[in-house]
Amino acid sequence: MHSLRKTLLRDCDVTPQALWLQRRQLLALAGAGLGLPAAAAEGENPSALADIASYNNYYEFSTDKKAVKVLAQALTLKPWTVSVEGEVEKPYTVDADDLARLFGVEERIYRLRCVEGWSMVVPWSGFALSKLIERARPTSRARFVAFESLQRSSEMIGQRGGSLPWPYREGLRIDEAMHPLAFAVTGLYGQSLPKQNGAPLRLALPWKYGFKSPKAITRIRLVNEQPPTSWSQLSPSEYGFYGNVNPQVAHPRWSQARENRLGELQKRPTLPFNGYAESVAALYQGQDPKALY
Ligand SMILES: Nc1nc2c(c(=O)[nH]1)N[C@H]1C(S)=C(S)[C@@H](COP(=O)(O)O)O[C@H]1N2
Ligand SMILES: [Mo]
Repeated sequence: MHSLRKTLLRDCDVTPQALWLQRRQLLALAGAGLGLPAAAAEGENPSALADIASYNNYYEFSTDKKAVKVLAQALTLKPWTVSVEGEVEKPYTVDADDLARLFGVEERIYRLRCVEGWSMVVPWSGFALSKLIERARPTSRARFVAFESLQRSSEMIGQRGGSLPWPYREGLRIDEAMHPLAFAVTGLYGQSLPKQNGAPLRLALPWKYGFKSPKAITRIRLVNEQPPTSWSQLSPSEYGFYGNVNPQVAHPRWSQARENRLGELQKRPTLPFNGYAESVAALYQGQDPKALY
């Protein structure tokens, strides 16, 4: 017990990151484990909260990753509703404040790999995306899921320009969206999600490049045809519909063979499906990884 006391943090150190580390040490000591799925980035050190929350791609605010943190504070989070609609038996709308009560909260430590060649390890909290979708009872015609992020140029000043077609749209095949790794995120480091990371609701799809994980989601639509997405509309040759991490398929402007983990000096090799192949490769059996990459 003495060594435990020493490693625990004092009140004066309390930040979300410190609290999270402390809770994790207690859980490990209690032998409770973290209940993480096998494919979680267990054993890898989570990136610093300061890095995760200040180096952000969020074009609604700016294309300058370091400017987003400040600009995103202009976003009003209440009221916020998310609708689930389209090819479903029971369309519904939920207030973001009710998500935890309806779907619970668990933690997932996932690697995040941006198509630009940097990566980090993030302790997200939230719930399986499948729960949000199942509640609406998709019909047999539901083959894809289309996500729409908030459009509000009064607060999102990047939307006054044309860096991307607005609103930010993304999409998944339904089997991808229902996969147990597909995660609906409401928190970071055990606290509520910072605005710059996509509050109040974003996705984390750890086997795909980061652009496939929309922030500030307001509308989820089950559809029959593959939906258009903002990035592939902007530049179809650079951003495919699937966006699966693949070190062997180069982006036209960047090799994807290696990546720069935030806070590290040496690059590390990028793994197929970002290291989650064991869990997700079966989704793509027989599919050409270069088609829509
Ligand atoms: N709505 C919205 N979602 C978005 C983006 C964006 O510009 N707008 N950028 C994407 C990209 S390219 C990445 S790498 C991740 C970055 O997430 P992070 O800032 O939490 O690291 O968010 C993704 N989700
Ligand atoms: Mo990205």
